[in-house]
Amino acid sequence: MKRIGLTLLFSAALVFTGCKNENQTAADRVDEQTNMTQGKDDAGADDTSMENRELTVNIEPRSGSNVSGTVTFQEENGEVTMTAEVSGLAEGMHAIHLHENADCSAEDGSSAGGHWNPTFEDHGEWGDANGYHRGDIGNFDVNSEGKGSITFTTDKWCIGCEDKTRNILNKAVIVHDGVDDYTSQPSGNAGTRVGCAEIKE
Ligand SMILES: [Cu+2]
Ligand SMILES: [Zn+2]
Repeated sequence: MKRIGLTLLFSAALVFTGCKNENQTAADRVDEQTNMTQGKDDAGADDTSMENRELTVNIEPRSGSNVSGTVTFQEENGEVTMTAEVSGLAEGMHAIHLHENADCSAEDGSSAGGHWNPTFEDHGEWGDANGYHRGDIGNFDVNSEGKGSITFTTDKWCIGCEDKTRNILNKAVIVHDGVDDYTSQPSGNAGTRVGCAEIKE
């Protein structure tokens, strides 16, 4: 009898703890939602709060590569400057783009989708009068030690603004094994995706 009584008590305690945890989680969710809503309100009320934003994301290896690195985005006075520092690449030119999904989960980087193209233009060299994707950053050079970097500044991007044709949040940076020929559709024939970074805060 005593043993049964203890077991019942223990079970009751478990149930109680379970409920308590559930309640805490729900409360946490409410807190998060409140914070997110407040953040949005602030942004809408004061546009200057969107300026001078900075974000650094890590490049992860894909397709069996040894690629690593960082990409920093800085927004100032209506322009975003991207600085990418990459290592573990073969010597020579490599393509780098923004792709449409902040999802690097696939081993070959395919989950990042196609080039980010919010203005529905053809693939091309940045600034081409015939059109280009807003993710068509271009190519950068890698030295004999496998290291390369690129700095790119544009007023066609923003970090977290309301304009969907400019907002780079929730996109991905993809580094390719090959070179962007700026001509082939839809992605410049840049080859295997060897590095990927999700642009998330
Ligand atoms: Cu690409
Ligand atoms: Zn493109």
